[in-house]
Amino acid sequence: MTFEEMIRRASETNRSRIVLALDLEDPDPDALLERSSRILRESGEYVCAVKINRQLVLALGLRNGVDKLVKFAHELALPSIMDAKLNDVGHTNEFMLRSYIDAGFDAVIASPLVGWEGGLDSVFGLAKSKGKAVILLVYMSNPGADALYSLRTMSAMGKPTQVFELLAEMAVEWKANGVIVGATKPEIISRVRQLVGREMAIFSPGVGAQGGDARSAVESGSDYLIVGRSIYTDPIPSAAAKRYRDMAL
Ligand code: BMP
Repeated sequence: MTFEEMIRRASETNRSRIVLALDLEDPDPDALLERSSRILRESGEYVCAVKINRQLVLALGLRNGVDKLVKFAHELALPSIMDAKLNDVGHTNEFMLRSYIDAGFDAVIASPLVGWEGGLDSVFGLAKSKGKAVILLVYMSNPGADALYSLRTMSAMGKPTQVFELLAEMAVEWKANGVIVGATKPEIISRVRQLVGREMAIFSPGVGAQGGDARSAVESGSDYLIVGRSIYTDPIPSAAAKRYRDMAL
């Protein structure tokens, strides 16, 4: 099953648009794996995917660490996204992606700022050959993101445009499987939706802890909301996951 089929199916079954960002920290790797697994087990029925970031990869490693969580997510019928933000030259990107695929991931996040040739060409090539998905950063959720992503520039055709609009067009041209636009920027979500069309999935992080509003992100065109701290720091993470699930129905 492709990533797109897996997330759509999990989203329908659990009636959820929530991607759980498991960014827990703990100096003890065993305790970290245990806590991460527990949150995933308890919240699994309220989410449609799990996203893993460097907090777990650096602390647990991929083999015999993060791969166990990916396997557990699959047992819960949830796809897993590696938030690698791939942004290097081709051979390094390709090495990283191969390692994540070997650990069982279904999708990877990459930055289009590195460009196609000798940048993301190898990422898309490897991902497609292995049936994996690539999700591109189009507009980040943090306040400082405006400086670059909103920059006014010219398209190759000499038309005035903004950097994020070019990135959204690249995502279409490169046949990305999804784009990331911060939930903190509902008006940007609407504009990206116009540019990428109905079929491309929009993932929006920044709900809750970063101030983004679940409802307005969905109303602006987001398909999936990425939520981390507002779920896993809650005294009852499953209740928080259910709350965000219900907010974004
Ligand atoms: P939180 O809900 O705790 O703010 O976490 C958001 C998650 O989404 C983090 O894993 C972060 O790396 C990721 N993210 C983000 O916050 N903004 C972006 O623009 C892109 C991201 O991947």
